[in-house]
Amino acid sequence: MHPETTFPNLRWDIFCRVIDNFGDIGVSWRLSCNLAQHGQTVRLWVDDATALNWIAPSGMPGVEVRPWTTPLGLGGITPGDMLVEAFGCDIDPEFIAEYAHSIRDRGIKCLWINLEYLSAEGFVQRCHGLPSPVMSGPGKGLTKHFFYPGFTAGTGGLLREPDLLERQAHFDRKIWLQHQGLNWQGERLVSLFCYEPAGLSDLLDALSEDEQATCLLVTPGRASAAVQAEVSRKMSLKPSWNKGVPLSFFHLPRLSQQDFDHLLWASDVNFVRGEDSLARALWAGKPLVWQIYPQDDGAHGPKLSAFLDWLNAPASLRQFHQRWNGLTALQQQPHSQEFSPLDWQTCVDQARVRLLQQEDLGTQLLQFCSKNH
Ligand code: TRH
Repeated sequence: MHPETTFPNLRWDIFCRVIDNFGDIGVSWRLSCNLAQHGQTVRLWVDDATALNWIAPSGMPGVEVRPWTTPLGLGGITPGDMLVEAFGCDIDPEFIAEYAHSIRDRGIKCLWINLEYLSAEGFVQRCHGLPSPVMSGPGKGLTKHFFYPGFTAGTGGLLREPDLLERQAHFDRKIWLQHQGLNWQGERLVSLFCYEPAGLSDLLDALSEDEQATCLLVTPGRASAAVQAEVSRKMSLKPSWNKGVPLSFFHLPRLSQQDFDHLLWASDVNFVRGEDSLARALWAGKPLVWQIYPQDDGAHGPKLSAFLDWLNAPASLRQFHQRWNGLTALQQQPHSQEFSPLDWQTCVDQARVRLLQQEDLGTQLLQFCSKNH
């Protein structure tokens, strides 16, 4: 750990409710670790910590995970200096009352952050940092602040550990792959972390017909189930499918968050989903395809377009995303013409350079606190 800047040691209470999938806990855990790397003391309250068994099997010094039960049951715990509600989760009135009491007693300012979802849409710059006075309940009179992660200056940035570049520089993919039990023969490596993408069938066909051999590194759970179902379907329709073996599959176990990063660094192309893995794929710096978390009201369409605009994605990458996410008719174009990762490298390289010029989210949060404390 090599903290770049020193901030006063503050005590943080971060609240996370696991709604679905692993993004809520994944981001909250990464933020907690990041703050601990900056010398902060963090209590992470989470209603379902199951995923931390594999995301963070070794824990992290400076981060204490506490069960967010109902009722909360403070049991003599004094709230810390900073309060973070991840993704607009509602913190128990009991805790807010204690927090309000404690900061008034200590004569310190309220720093209550609402950490929002990641988006490249224009509203992020407008809303980042805005205050939101609390008008009722035990927190009446306090002020929350919206904190928006983002890709541009004027947003909260992306989480990036102080030692990320150093770790990447020392990473040896051959050794890492060996540790995973993969006897890599130089095939193109494509990682797959997804839900049930509309374009999966076409991707598998494209890879199975490609001159270049590919090994698909499939993450467990929904991605693995989707691949298995699709491969069985193809084999039952056409037993000779993929018989020349240009496409092989390696089904991974659940990896720690650190090893998930390694997977992205080891691969030549990364298929990611949700929020945290997208940010990590950008840091990995390889051609990437994002399956955005689908929303019932269709809000994911404009959100995806905003991201592709920011990325300066070439037309083939845009088309691939539309189809991968089921946002265009699959019949429009043969998929094999679109899967052209070599054409997608430059925009990712340039995006990574832009991101590295910005302050990371943890540092920005600490600066925000120092300014307002
Ligand atoms: O799991 P997700 O689809 O989470 C989503 C998104 O966050 C979305 O924005 C949110 O609204 C929805 O959940 C409810 O994808 P995401 O965000 O990439 O989170 C996955 C986390 O799991 C990430 O921190 C990486 C981690 N992970 C591992 O640590 N090991 C693994 O083996 C795998 C596959 C993932």
